[in-house]
Amino acid sequence: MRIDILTLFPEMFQSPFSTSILKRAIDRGLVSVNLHNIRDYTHDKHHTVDDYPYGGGAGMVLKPEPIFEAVESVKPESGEVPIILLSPQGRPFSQQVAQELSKYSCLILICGRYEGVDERVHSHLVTDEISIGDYVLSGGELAAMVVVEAMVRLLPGVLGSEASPLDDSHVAGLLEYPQYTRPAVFRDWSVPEVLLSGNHAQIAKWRHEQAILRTLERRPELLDKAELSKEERQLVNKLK
Ligand code: JD8
Repeated sequence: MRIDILTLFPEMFQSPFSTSILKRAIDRGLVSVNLHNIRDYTHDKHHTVDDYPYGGGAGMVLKPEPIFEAVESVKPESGEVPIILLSPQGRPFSQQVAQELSKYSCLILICGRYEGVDERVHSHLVTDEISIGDYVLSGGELAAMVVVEAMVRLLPGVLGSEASPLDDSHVAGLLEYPQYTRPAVFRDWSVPEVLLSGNHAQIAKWRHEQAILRTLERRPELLDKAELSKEERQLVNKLK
């Protein structure tokens, strides 16, 4: 998968992209991430990327020309290439959206700043608009990193053989069960007996019940969508 990211702050991506799973995926050639500074696509002496909003108001708006030129210069000649703008007005990002995007061989992500980008970028350039949640960020960069990380771990070969992205909680539609490691007793707090029992069927059953219980307590709305068996539904209704 090839990902092109257009931003005014390419330095922001250094640390997350040179660490852990993402770094390994890049090093192994499973994904290439190409950062492009929008400022490099200006032609005036001052490399102007923003301007005052028509109609007045606070702050600055990103001009359309450098963004159009940047996209046109990085976009491959053929193939379906989503041009995605990170924006508070986008469709909500989710595990399902990450799965959908991970199927493309090429993607372009555009990160805005200031008061946002000229509306003609939204209406005549972008093919998809994504928001990572209902809170205010200062620009699209952190959102782009979230989208890239969630997508890349779904690519074949990125996770080791032990971990499967299909086991992840939001794929199953439930929250994760509690995890413990050594010591078996820490400050008087013991690890649940069943986990020390060596009975793998019992452990699997306990973990699954814990996942359902937690989801019911913390994110009950997830249970409406979760794919549960008849027995699991009965357990949920009993606990309710
Ligand atoms: C892109 C500029 C800041 C947006 C004034 C301060 C995504 N989930 C999300 N929250 N916020 C963003 C986001 C914020 C952005 C830009 C994404 C570009 N800003 C502006 C308009 C109002 N603020 C986001 N994805």
